[in-house]
Amino acid sequence: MTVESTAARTSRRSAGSKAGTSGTKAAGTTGSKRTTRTTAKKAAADGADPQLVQLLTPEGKRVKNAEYDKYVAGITPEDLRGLYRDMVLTRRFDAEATALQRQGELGLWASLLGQEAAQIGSGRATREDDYVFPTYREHGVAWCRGVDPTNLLGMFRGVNNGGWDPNGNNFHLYTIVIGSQTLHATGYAMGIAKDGADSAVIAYFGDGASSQGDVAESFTFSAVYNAPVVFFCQNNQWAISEPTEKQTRVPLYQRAQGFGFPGVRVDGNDVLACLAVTRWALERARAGEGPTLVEAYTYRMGAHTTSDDPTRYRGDEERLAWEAKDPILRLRRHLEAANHADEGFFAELETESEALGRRVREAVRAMPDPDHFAIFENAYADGHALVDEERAQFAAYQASFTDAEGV
Ligand SMILES: Cc1ncc(C[n+]2csc(CCOP(=O)(O)OP(=O)(O)O)c2C)c(N)n1
Ligand SMILES: [Mg+2]
Repeated sequence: MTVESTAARTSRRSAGSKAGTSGTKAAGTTGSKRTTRTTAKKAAADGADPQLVQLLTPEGKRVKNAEYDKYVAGITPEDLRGLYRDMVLTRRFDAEATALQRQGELGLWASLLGQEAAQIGSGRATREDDYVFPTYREHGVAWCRGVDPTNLLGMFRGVNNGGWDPNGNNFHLYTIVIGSQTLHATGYAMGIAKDGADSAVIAYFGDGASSQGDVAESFTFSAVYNAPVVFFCQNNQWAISEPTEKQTRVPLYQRAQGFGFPGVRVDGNDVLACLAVTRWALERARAGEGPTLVEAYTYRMGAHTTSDDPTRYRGDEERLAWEAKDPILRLRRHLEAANHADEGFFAELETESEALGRRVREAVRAMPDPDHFAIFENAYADGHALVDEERAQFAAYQASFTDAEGV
């Protein structure tokens, strides 16, 4: 996936400029197509795209928005500090998990670095009785739902198949099969609508997942059945090494129109805008107005997972441009400019972050190893001939080590 032909690169560039993925004004006004693509992406993320909902600029300046201001009208300085705390602690937890993988304590980790605002803003918009269907990267949403961060690590250490009770916090288990959770969410939403509940469902997925048939099917079903579901797409620009322009010729939020429900693009690095837009979409769902697609325009600042090396397929300049729009820095600038937080608040949070890091590290190291044969108990409720055969093969393999030791 990391090696592509010149023809593929050319076609990618022209697809990007034809689609005018986000800044049509920029298309055709510069000499090089490469510049056009970069400019178009940059324009969208900076808020130059009129379709992008933004309440906080990258400099932390609050900008008015006639449509969405009312969804955050009651927000207090304490609430803002709370959102900041959520993002800082989530990033600290995520950094600890990456370090744990590097030290051999986890098999794999999928970092959320850069996506904290999209996840905390949308996660804090959910109500306790709403139901959340995540992918494998929604550590910030899990935090908002009250799932203990240490529970997220068992699967990545390979000691369990999930790590938490989905119904404990209405937060489904992580789903690795790309896009499939949008169908689960749609079915669940159709069910709660039949029950007459006024709660809503939110399904998270990525820009890459938007190409999956499952996602298109869930759009069709949720629209036709008017299901109370919000499709929250974190467009972090990359699906492993594939850029978004290889997934679509139109901005992703516009896809919703063809299915008959609204789509909106929000600045995914602006926690306030993500909170406002998701509140709006969830309220629509609860009011019986059906599904909404929210495209949170953000950036995956790290590698796809700890098994990936992004330097093989993308340049530093892109990452540096997005670092300037860091979601945490943006809210910090706002808090400081508005005098909503003092040095004591930031220092205390730093201490809290370090304590969280330590707690996570200790909890992971203390996780008991599972019984090696437990894996065979979870495939079928009533057993299966193939599983029996595999169990026997595995037992023989294990026994072969004992023999070798005995020699
Ligand atoms: C059905 C399926 N196909 C392929 C994969 C391999 N895979 C894992 S992550 C990924 C990319 C997903 O990209 P995106 O939806 O943008 O989410 P992101 O990782 O960027 O958050 C792929 C292709 C998979 N897990 N499931
Ligand atoms: Mg992606």
